[in-house]
Amino acid sequence: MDLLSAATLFLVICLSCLTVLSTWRQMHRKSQMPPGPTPLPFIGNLLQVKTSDMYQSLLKISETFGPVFTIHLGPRRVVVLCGYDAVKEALVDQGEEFSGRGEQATFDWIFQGYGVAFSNGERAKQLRRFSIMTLRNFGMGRRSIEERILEEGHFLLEAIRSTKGAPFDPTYFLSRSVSNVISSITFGSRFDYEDKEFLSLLSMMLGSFRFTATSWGQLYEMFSGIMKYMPGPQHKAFKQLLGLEEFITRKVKVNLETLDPSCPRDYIDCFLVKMQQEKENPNSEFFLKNLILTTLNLFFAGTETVSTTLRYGFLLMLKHPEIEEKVHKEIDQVIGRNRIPNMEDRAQMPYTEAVIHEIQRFCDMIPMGLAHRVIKDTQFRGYTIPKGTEVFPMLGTVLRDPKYFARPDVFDPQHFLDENGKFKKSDAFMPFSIGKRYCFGERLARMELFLFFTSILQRFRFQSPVPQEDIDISPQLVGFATIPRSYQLRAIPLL
Ligand code: D3G
Repeated sequence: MDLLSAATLFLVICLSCLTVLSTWRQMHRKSQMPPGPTPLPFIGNLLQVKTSDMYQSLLKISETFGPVFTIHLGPRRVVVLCGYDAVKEALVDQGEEFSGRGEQATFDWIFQGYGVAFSNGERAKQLRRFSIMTLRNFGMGRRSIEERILEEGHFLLEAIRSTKGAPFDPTYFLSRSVSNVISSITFGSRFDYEDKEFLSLLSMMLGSFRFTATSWGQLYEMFSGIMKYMPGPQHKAFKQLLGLEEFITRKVKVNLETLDPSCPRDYIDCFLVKMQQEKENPNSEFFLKNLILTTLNLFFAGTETVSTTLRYGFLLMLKHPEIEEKVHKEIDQVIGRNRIPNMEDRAQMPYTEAVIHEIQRFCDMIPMGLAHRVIKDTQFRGYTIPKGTEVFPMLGTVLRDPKYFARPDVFDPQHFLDENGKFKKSDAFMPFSIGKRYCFGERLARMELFLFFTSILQRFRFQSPVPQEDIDISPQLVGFATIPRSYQLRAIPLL
């Protein structure tokens, strides 16, 4: 045997050994992961799920494999957590290990790991800290957040009054008002309700949010790697996200040209000042791309989630006029008709508080949560989850955990009331998620829900143009988001 042949033989033997070793190690690691259906190469467990109802598909699989299991969504290996106990143990008790962010393929197309919501590590930490502090400062500044909401509520009531009791689709009525609250924080001003650019921004948010709930949107979650290069409705969502980014880029330019560092007007100004302060720091996360994409996070999340929740809530009131009636009664007793509601009223309004909680529980805005990721090899319930593995905290299974809610699938404010009619908290109420990555807009969102909801019901009662029994409160789409069916309502002024 000549030297070349010997060397080749040696190399082949070495490579074979390495392959066997690495396969064995991979299998061994896999055996320590939570159990789950056997995946096929590349498509993973595609044959075991329905992209039109990923949430239910995963729930079904948990019936076989238990509340903690492993699934392969195409090439993505994901650990799925179902029910209060599993989600709380992971996101709270082992919060640090589970604090990484997983993918949201549609949004990642534009965010690419930048911005506060879809980033990881030091970037997420710095941007989150800064955003929380800045939002808080705006709350305490010259104009409190409560004042901003109430001012916008006034415009909303006027807009509803102008419908003169005729049926209308409430989608844009609600999204314009909700969006104006976050706009006044991020951009320093509200939009006029007839502003064409504003309406186009709202339609871009509605459209891309809706896409993530569609069957195609969920298929894209599995195969974004190739689907981003193939034709299909994902490109419409990309175009909408791009339109939003371009708008914010223009806003940032204007702010930069007119900046007075001693007098920041909005979130963008605060970020620009921070960029200046940190310009010597090579590790700073305060640069233009993070500014634009964090502002897009706040603007988008601050618009779409609250306005969809209110829209779903009003549909639930049409379906349950007896519940709406009790809210009217409580408003009359506690606030009356002669002054506008404020946040101090909430403590005196257990029934309304229970109704709003039940709306959030029932409408289950983000049923599979935002994907997390373990940031190191993690021991969890006797399994080993390798560093970098994605984790789905199934918030919908917590909001409907039968151990915490007597009739999980029924809309019933009693879920949040005790036998004396006092408000009753529930640990399993986590529409904003929990742990290190919980939604830091929670306080703002809950203020908006309370103030918009009570302001409207103080002035109007709702009437459905279709018979009550024909109102379908089941969602139209369930994917990343839950989207209610479209409907019309009449708003009748109260005397
Ligand atoms: C969507 C797009 C950009 N940034 C955030 C979101 C989003 C939707 C729902 C949530 O974030 C959860 N707060």
